[in-house]
Amino acid sequence: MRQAAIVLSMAACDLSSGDGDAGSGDDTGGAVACPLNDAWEPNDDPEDPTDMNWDSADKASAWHEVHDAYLCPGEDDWYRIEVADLGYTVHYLYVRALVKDAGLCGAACGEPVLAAGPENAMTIEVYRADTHEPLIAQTADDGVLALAGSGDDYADGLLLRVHSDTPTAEYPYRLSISMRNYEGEDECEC
Ligand SMILES: [Ca+2]
Ligand SMILES: [Ca+2]
Repeated sequence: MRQAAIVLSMAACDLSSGDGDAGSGDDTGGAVACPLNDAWEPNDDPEDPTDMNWDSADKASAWHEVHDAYLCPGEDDWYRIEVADLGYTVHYLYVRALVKDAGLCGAACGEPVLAAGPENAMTIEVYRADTHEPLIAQTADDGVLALAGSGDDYADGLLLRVHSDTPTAEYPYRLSISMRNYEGEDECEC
């Protein structure tokens, strides 16, 4: 009787391990499929970011926008931008991110407003590209983020990380980055 029990338990073991290979093993082994992800992938790692170029740049300021980004559940989007070539004497960085169709200036300007909630939570972090030293970060759950930082830490290359603390959060987003060679006000003007 004891031998029969051992054989049975081994058979059950083989069965379950076979199921794991074919089913649940695949689910946990790789990235979750996300067909809507953006064309800037892969950029899940700070060592392999999406390189951004300034859309416009002059002696006073430079600007870049990503219109068509998408955050999939649980992923990171890393971006890198070079600053030194701008030749600025001072560096004032402004980063904006908008989830879905959220407007930067909100209802006061007649722009779409997202309901605050974990499904709209986003975090942006900015790092020095050379040392990976964290510089500024912000988290919001209403889909509107606006960060600013300044100083010599912003004079070379910068890394930006976009992610969500909500593991299931998934949405399109827009990102804009500007660097100014002066200290300026940043206000909503409808
Ligand atoms: Ca993405
Ligand atoms: Ca990514």
